[in-house]
Amino acid sequence: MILHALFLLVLSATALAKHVVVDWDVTYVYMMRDGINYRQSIGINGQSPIPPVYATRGDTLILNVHNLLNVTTTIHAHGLFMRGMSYMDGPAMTNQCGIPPGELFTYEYHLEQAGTFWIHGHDHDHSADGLRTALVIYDKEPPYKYDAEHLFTFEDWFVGQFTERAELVSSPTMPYPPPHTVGFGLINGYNGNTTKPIKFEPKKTYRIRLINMSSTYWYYFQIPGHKLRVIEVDGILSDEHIVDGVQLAPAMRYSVLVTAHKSDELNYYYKVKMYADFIPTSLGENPRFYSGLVEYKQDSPVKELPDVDDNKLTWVEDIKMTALDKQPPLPVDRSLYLWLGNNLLSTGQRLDHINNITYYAPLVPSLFTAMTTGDLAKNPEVYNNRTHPVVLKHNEVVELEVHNPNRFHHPMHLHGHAFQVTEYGPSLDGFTSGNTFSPLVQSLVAPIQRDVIEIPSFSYVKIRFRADNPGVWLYHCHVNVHGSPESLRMLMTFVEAPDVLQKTQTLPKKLIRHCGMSGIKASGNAAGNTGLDMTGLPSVPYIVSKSIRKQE
Ligand SMILES: [Cu+2]
Repeated sequence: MILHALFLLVLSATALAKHVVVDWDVTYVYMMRDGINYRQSIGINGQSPIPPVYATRGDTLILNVHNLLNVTTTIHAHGLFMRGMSYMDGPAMTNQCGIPPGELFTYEYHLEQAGTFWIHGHDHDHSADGLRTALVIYDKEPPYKYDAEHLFTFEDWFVGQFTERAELVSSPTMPYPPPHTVGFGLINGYNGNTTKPIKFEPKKTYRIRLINMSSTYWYYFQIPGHKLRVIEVDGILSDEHIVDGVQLAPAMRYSVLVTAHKSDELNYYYKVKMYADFIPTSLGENPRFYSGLVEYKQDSPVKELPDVDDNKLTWVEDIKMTALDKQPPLPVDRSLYLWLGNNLLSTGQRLDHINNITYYAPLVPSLFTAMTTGDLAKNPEVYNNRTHPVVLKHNEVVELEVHNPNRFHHPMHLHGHAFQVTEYGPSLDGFTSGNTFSPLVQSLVAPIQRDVIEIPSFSYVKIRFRADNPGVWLYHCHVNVHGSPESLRMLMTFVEAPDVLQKTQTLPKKLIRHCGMSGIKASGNAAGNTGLDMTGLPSVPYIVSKSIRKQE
């Protein structure tokens, strides 16, 4: 009888899980996204912005990507762990070869997580030119109760294509920091000044999902006159954390609960600020301000509230948050010390680095190297130093202590994992009076987990994760001009349990064929050879002068 009931339960759970099929013809679209400049964007099925994708935990999301661009492209589902399917993660020359023009590739995502994610291009920085949208995965039984949802996506939009900006910042003639062009803000896909009102009904509770899909800008969101209760950070549920406003570095997501007032006699505004600290502050351009109506009743007047200085408001502090699952800090097996910086290289360029290694792509995707080099896959040299490889043992707990002894903040993203945020502190290298840095704060009880963390300037952050997801995973800055292989190259590669990977995963034939079509070898070391023979791999620039750092 019990068995029978169990069988029925399993049957009904399977019956509920469905295949969500999304067809994307990735195309160039010419349009005026910001309401000001007519330019080429990358969209799907002739549309830009790309509509959000909705699914439920347990579903399989089938994303058919037909590349109709004239260069290769790939797709990354940001925040999904891709357990057992590292080859579905997307980054070009790490997890796959780019999908050649005219070709189709089907991404298959088994949705084991619920929360707020996004989908974006991970080749040629197509994300920054519009190939990005929200991915909302509902939970069948969400632990938090609410009456309805609102979704906000934030994007930045520039007059020129991303490649123009990347060339500008990495040009040998550029001083450091390089000049930047300013962007415009897009909210839910359109000019931030033309955003539609969101509706509130008295006493109801709303879950508001916030996603910063920008290539460059930070976003700040608040609804003056309402407290925001943060319950989700990057797809991980937290205990309620009450704030006035939420700040999102590029690639971050939050969900907040907001309970509407008892009366509908007044309407309110939500307020949005976009800002980037490495772009000079200028009136009306950086920061930019946007607002929209929180409409209780159409004819109600808007409650005018005085502007409050940001410093007087409370904002999200992830180190003070606790994870809803109450998982204590993982016991560390291995600590890695990383520092971020910018060096002058022999090409005359000033490029970013992690531990003095500036990332250059290999000739074979690193995952393919890990899958095809047998025992050598455990030797980091097989991936070549240019990819900044670190090989992790299966199930070891890794702590990253990431120092940012620089003027600018970097939002660092780890693929394949959510990591515990356990400590912030001052990184005094390069510190001069007048600069601000993080005080020492630790999370010792149930640290929040997330997949992007902002390393504040002149500060360090400690994060922990268990290497329980065999695969190859990038770790990079999510400001596109910093953290892409086509710009300042602040990336590194974690090769996780290659021995287990080889036994448990198989590369799809189509991906191997796509490499061949682009003249890329799908096996062997970083140069496409056997053993550690790197013949044929072009040399990378050498360091002419290192960024100032007292410990060196
Ligand atoms: Cu950065």
